[in-house]
Amino acid sequence: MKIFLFPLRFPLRFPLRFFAPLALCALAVGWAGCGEEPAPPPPNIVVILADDMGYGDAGSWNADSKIPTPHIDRLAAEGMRFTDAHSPSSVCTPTRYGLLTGRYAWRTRLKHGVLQGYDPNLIDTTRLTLPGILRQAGYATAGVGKWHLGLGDAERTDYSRPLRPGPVSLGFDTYFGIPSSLDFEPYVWFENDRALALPTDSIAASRPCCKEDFFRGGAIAPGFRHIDVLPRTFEKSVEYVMQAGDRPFFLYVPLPAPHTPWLPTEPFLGSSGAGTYGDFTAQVDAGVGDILDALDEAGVAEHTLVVFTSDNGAYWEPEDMEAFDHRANADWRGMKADIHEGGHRVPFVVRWPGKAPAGSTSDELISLVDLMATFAAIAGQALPDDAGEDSYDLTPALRGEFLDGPIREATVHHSINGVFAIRQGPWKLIEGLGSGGFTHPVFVEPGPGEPSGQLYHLGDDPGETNNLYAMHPEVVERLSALLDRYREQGYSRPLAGPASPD
Ligand SMILES: [Ca+2]
Repeated sequence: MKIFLFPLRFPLRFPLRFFAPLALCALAVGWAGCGEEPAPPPPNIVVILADDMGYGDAGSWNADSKIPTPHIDRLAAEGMRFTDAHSPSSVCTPTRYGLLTGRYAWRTRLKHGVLQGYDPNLIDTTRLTLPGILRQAGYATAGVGKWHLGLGDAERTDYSRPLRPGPVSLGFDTYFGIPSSLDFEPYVWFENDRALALPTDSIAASRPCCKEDFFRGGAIAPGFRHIDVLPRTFEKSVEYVMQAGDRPFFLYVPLPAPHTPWLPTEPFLGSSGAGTYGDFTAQVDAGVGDILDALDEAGVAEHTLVVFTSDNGAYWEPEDMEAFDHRANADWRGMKADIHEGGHRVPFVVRWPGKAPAGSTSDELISLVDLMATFAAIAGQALPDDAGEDSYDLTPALRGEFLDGPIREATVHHSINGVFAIRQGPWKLIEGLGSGGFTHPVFVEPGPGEPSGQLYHLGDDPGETNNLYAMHPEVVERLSALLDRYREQGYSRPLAGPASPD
């Protein structure tokens, strides 16, 4: 068959991405077989990550919630809601690491706790990240909000110097946000690799009495106001959506809320029945609505996958429940920072028009580390063995396909104090006694002859009240061995392995 050759100048008038597949097709099968429509471009992807929002805050997961969340509920009505989704850690930094790399953060130098505002970058710059793999697929990549993964490579970040390595060294084309939580100094905005203003002023710590407006004293940039951070994060996100061009885009929006300090702006004061926490969470919901409106207005909603989730459970104590009759972590045991479900079981919803069935619910056991493999698959990118080592592709669940078994072999949880748990099917094994987090007692030494860990059957006992460790030594042994293997081998998903010799 004769192969048609273009004059040299012809392809220059056409984008290479359209020409190249046609040319390859012509070479392979001849021109006659090349009439098919090219595959549609992959969808835009927006990930909104709330900070310390609990499983029981949005009405879709808790009909008794005292907080109005019409926009998150709209996402649930138009998408797929998950009931067994988990943050890989029960605190901020390690969850963000896991989301952006598809790898558990306890494999890094960070074995417990979180980074602070002057800590260096945590993500190895040679590592392929979620924005990195999407950029390889032709996406524009942007982040807006709370970074909290360290900046620079000095022992103490110097905000007068370029903030590298940082988000723009790790796959983001652009980034606008704050370095860490809204309760850690320095209080500054940065854009890409520069502080917008240096933290040359100082601010006293908040009132010692009150959890609700807690922040640490320290350096602050002139004009920086804590209360502006949440609204500005949404404004910049909306701005990005409205100016996005023809390329598919990935927009990562890690919010600073409803983490302390709880600082709802005036229109939201009194808008919930759960105090300033509830009002701040209502403001989070309204901002989600602003982003959804922007997608509608820009005419891209039908071609955009939206995820809304949270980085860990709510910091909501028994006295808060008592005061407001609101269960921010629903009926799950414990709270933020704990190894129990209240620490890491999070709201998670995906709206993927035409793919994820609208108004559906999935009880698939998933982790936020799975976004890497999932979005790589959606963008048509193969995940190399040295990236996303703990990440599973969730697209079969998102498409509502029949599954004859769980997608993940097992899932690892981690508390602020570095306590591990592993979950497989209904079984959850916790290494050690106590919460490992904020709930007392944190650590418990086993008495003579007592079990050294906790084993719960979440199917029969979702509240983790009945420790079956001593009753089921065979389950303890199996899950312990699996957790040890995951720790030792450096990955927990199936790898492709070396290419076959042929
Ligand atoms: Ca958090």
